[in-house]
Amino acid sequence: MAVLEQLTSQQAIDLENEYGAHNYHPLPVVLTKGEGVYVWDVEGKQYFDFLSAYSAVNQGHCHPKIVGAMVEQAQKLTLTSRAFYNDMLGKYEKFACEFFGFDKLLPMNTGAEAVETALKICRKWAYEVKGIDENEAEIVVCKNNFHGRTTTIISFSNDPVARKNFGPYTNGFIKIDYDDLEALEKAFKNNPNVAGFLVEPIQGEAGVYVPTEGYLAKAKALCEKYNVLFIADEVQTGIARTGKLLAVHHENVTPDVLILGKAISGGVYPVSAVLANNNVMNVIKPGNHGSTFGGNPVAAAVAIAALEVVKDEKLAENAEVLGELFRAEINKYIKNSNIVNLVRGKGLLNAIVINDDEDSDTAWNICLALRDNGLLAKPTHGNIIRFAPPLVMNEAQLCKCVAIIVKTLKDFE
Ligand code: IF1
Repeated sequence: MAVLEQLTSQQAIDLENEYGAHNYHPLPVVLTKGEGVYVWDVEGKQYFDFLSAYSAVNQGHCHPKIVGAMVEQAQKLTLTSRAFYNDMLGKYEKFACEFFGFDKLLPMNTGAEAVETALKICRKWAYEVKGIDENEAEIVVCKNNFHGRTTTIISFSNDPVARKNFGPYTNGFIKIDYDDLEALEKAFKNNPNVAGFLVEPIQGEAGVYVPTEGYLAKAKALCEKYNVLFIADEVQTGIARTGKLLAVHHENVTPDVLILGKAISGGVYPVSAVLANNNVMNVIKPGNHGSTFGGNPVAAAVAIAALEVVKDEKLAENAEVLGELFRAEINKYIKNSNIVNLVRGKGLLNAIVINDDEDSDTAWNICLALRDNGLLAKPTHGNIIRFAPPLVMNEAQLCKCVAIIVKTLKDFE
């Protein structure tokens, strides 16, 4: 078989099964093309994409402006490393700092790398600014978190599948319940060495858990009271996904450290970033941290274009309006449903909870049926199905998707 010849779906699946590590269990569909809210499989069938590569394709698949920026830069200069300057990084750093309202940006590539970077900055700030004894810093995290797959990050995960047999684990983390301010203040009061609080403004992988109104603002106030850095992981909730540029903006919270990834590049290229003001970011000195590809010219060009699309096409406003419509329509169906308990979310980050136990395969079977009906989604944990279409979707397309979802769910009633 010539390496680039067109494959059938089964051939593509067989190749991955034979030659690829089995670190995923994908829905059986083989995609070959994406445009806006649509993707196509190798047999030519069109689908609505209701996952958006876990909120990385907020601007829609293959957005011409973002792809154009990538192609133009890729034909000029792709990578210098940070051993030398280049004419794109400073422009991107300035653009992004003004876009999000911070003094400085540290460029990385993946979300997990950005989370690791934020943890390192927090610890260095603890020792050099807060005055915590070296190697004693603690960072508070929430149970059922998802922040990536590195050894340190899974050290503070409580997902056994993500964590088991990857020890020994990294110390220095205190786990508390999500959306529990008492537990947060208790952790700060009882541990003088707490340096940071790392939190997802909405817990995505856990099942799109939206915290109580006011949780983020009160958590930030507690961080100020106890001189702890509020570190917002907006890798999944950021870039307009929840109806605001950042999910913390729903409560007018400015984090001390902001972590971005995924849709900062529109899903066109791996780009992530950590933003902070000088009082925090200036703990980082030459040689402390880095990455071969971090801040490369293509990443810089792509991220500028991807963020301009967010603003020019008013994606946050669209996500807000269509999210309300989506939850209203699904709630109409839920009134008479005996298999869906609830729908929850903010903007166009939503999930439905199937009335079945965690390890049932109902949610999986529903996603297979959704695929047959022309819409792609995937369960998060067991009985929860996340719905996250590209934010460029229009009302007519959303209504078509709601019709597909309701029709499919009714077949399981
Ligand atoms: C997988 C979901 C999982 C993230 C938050 C950091 C990262 C992620 C809030 C790391 C990444 C991805 C990873 C991917 C599936 C997806 C995911 F929540 F989005 F659905 F796993 F939980 N912070 N989330 O959501 O970013 O290193 O991946 O660029 O690993 O299976 P990354």
